[in-house]
Amino acid sequence: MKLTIDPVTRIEGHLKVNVEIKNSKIVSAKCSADMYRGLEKALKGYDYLTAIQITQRTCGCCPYAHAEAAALAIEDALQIELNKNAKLLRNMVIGAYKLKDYLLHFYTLSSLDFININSILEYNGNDIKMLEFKKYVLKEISSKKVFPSPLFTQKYKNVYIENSKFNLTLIKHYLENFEAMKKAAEMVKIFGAKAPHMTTIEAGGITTKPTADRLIKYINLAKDLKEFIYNKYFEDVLRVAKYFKEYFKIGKGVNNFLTFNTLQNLDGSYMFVAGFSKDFRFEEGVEPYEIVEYSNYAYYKENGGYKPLELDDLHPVDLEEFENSEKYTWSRAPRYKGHVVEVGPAAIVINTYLSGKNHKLNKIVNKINSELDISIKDYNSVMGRHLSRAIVSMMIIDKLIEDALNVDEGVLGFTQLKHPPSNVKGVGLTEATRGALAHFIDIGENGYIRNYEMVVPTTWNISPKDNRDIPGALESMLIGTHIKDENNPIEISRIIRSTDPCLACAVH
Ligand code: NFE
Repeated sequence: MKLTIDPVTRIEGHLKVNVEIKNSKIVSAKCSADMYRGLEKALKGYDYLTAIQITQRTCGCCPYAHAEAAALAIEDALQIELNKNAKLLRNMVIGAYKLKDYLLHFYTLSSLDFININSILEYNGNDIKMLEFKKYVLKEISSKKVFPSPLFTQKYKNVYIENSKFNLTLIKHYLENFEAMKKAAEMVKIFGAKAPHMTTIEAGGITTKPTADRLIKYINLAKDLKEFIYNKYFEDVLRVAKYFKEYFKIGKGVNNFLTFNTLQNLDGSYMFVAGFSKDFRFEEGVEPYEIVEYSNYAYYKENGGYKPLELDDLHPVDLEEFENSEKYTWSRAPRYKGHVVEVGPAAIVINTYLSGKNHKLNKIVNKINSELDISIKDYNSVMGRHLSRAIVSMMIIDKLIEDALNVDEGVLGFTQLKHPPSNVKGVGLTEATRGALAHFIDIGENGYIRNYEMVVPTTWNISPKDNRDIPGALESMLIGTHIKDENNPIEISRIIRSTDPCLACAVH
């Protein structure tokens, strides 16, 4: 049986997935990104500082990460050191944005793969939001609408949580999550000036002055958010993980994980550790020019693999080749030292755990592992990815509160650049919500951008086959999956969503 999901809903952007199922097993999978924009082309010739604003327009979910990566690339090119407040305040903006994004992913985008929404019809309490929601779901279910399909009706049969008390708790938290995300967005806004697309992150730091009232407001919001993350989000993910324990064995991909540094500590170390692990052996450190992007199966004339900034431009194939060749996506296939890798929160947890450098993370992971009777290897799975986001979120909110308390009140975390640079290159590496993000900048005469390249988390994860015909990370997660009921193949969407794809980012 051949199955096409197009578009995959409840993700960011437009992804098409084709799978072939034989004897209840997925035997082939293709991930296709159907849209191309050309933001890197658009950057050429502009002043180098515009990269921080323009690359944020890649996406509304992770603009903070593009702002940071662009600023880091420029700071690398110009050899600029950030002062103490610059580091802390940047953490406080990007960390809050990450939290909003993790919450969005679990409740809004993924939880409906697990919750039985019909349980709301059994609700007899007096919570106004729950009652309104009950009315809405009832109306949608009885509408018989097929297209556009009603938001909350069930697409698959016999696959959701059967305990209605548990469903009602999840639905209640689903609704409360909007308020939690709003708090995170307000935290972003205090020092980012607006969300999305912050205006205060600049090469040299961050331009908002940390006044006492701003810091107090930030800390109060962060404390409220911590309450939700620890007591609701983490607990919900843990409960879903216990209920669907078989999903620690489903969606296993390649055993290769790549992470970049993120959230700097004042001693120069980072909260999560950069490196590459293969078969659960970790090597610290990253060599960005070991990245090669292949376009053998992408709609570009430049077949083969190229290192960042090696190509001046990419050219789309002619219409005839577009329609008749084996090429199937606009996404190139990045490889690290020749390996397909998975990036994202599970990679952060696995690599940081293996590095042994963050005792708090190892303690949390060990406790969960003994409670669920799993090991670090099981984080390479659908449920491992959800759990990783919750673990990372708990750690981030604690760090944000700590960082806010360490800020020197009234001291600007920004150093003004003196004059435009000429003929320098730089690399900015960070972790976006969906994983390792790299920006490469080549600055020509008088600060004009000669070349720019972004290697983005979802590009790693939804990558097509490479020059050796080796499938990408998500394709590998799908291939080999056993489908319990071919008429209700929910395993496929659960696997796809566990990687939190953003196609707006993947092909930019
Ligand atoms: Ni458009 Fe992005 C991806 C993330 S890159 S959401 O992929 O996270 O900063």
